[in-house]
Amino acid sequence: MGFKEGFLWGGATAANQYEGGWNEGGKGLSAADMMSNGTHTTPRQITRTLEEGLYYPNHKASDFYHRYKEDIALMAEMGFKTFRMSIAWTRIFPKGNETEPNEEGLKFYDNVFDELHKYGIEPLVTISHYEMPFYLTENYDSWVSREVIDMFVRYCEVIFNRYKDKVTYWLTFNEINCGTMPMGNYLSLGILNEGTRDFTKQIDIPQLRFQALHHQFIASAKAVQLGHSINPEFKIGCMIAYMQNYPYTCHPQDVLKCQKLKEMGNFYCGDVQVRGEYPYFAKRYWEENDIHVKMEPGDEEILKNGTVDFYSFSYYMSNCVSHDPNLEGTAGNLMGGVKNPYLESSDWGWQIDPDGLRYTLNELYARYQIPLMVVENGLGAFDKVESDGSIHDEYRIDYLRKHIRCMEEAVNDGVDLIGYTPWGCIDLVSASTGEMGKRYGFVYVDSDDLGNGTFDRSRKDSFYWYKKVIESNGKDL
Ligand code: BGP
Repeated sequence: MGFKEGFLWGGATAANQYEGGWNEGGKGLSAADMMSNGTHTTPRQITRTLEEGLYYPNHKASDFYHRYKEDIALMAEMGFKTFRMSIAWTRIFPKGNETEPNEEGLKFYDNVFDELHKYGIEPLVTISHYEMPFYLTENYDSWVSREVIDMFVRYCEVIFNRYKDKVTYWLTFNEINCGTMPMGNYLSLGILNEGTRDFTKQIDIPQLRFQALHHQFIASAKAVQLGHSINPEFKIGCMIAYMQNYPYTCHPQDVLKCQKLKEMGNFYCGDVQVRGEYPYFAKRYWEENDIHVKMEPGDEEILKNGTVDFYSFSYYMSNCVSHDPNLEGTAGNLMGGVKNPYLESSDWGWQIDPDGLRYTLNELYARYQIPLMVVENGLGAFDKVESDGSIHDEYRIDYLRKHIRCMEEAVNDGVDLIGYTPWGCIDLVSASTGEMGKRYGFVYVDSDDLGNGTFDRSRKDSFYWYKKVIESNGKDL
């Protein structure tokens, strides 16, 4: 029992939060490059032009662009079997709509993949991770326009052909289900709504979001089909932000509300991508929210023929759901939710729930019966560098240890789990707040929230711990 032979242990990152080099090597501007920093408690801002005096954390990020060799050597030292990263669309197609790619961008990822293979590390590549060419955001309203599908498919065609012998594992869209929520506008959909730069006050138009999401589904399904035709060995997955929710009480209205929330939040996208069709509950939701998803003839068939090979997801926390509006927001994080009295929270109000991961893995496997991968998990925390340079992050080890134990329980329950890539294995910029101080890594990056620092890397205590975990295939925790 326990993790099977060949289990894919590793770590996860995303180009926009990690790579830096935002205007180097012919790279175009992405929507993520237009997000200025936030703080521990205030969200980030999206600007239409780069403004003097504002700091844009994704521009420098962790400087992987210049330090990939050093970083990959550190991953190899920990014994990584896989490394989840994303390709920046804007390095390959700077505006997103060109027909010919940028060779310098392609070469950069060739170098990265070659470096990984030097150490026997399998790349796991997210094709689109919160990164939209800004030109498409401005001129096409991003995924709202159906034309963007062909541009994305062209991008996939180029990278699939170029890397067909270097990459086997692909994910189409990171946390695609964010599009079912207002925060999807600026994060996963790349839509810049008119009105205000503060995304908490953006005008949300569900019609646009759900139409954009439909286009992403079609783009994802076409990419899956295309990928398999280019290399039948490709394994292409979906990626869902899995928010586990529990009814706050056994009041039937809490239970029902929780069920409905999970349907739209967690299952809507996964069902389309795994089963190849919209779930039965979509229709009523559309009707009640005045959403009219425009589909073209042939779309149903495209969805049916482009189902994914495996299901991947991020898991950080769980929340409670109550029909009592007075309890909403008591969880104390930027995403809302009700406080669970049995759980502790991170400094950012994310409720820590390892058992919830076992529950989630069982729930997902029962529903889909395809291999699962946990491609994000971890504790965002402040780290303290001691005078001798050491970093004692026992809290992070504790979080990961408990989650790995629960994953193993799920494997013993019979779930087909194939890999685990904790988030931000080397410190990087936070997606929700833009802070550098919200750290997830086994490796510390010397940079503060405003990009001041040497960007030097150092090993935290968790680095040595994770190395043991991988060496023992999850036994030595
Ligand atoms: C997920 C995203 C990642 C990552 C992570 C942690 O939602 O896919 O990009 O950032 O969350 O979130 P944060 O950076 O806000 O702590």
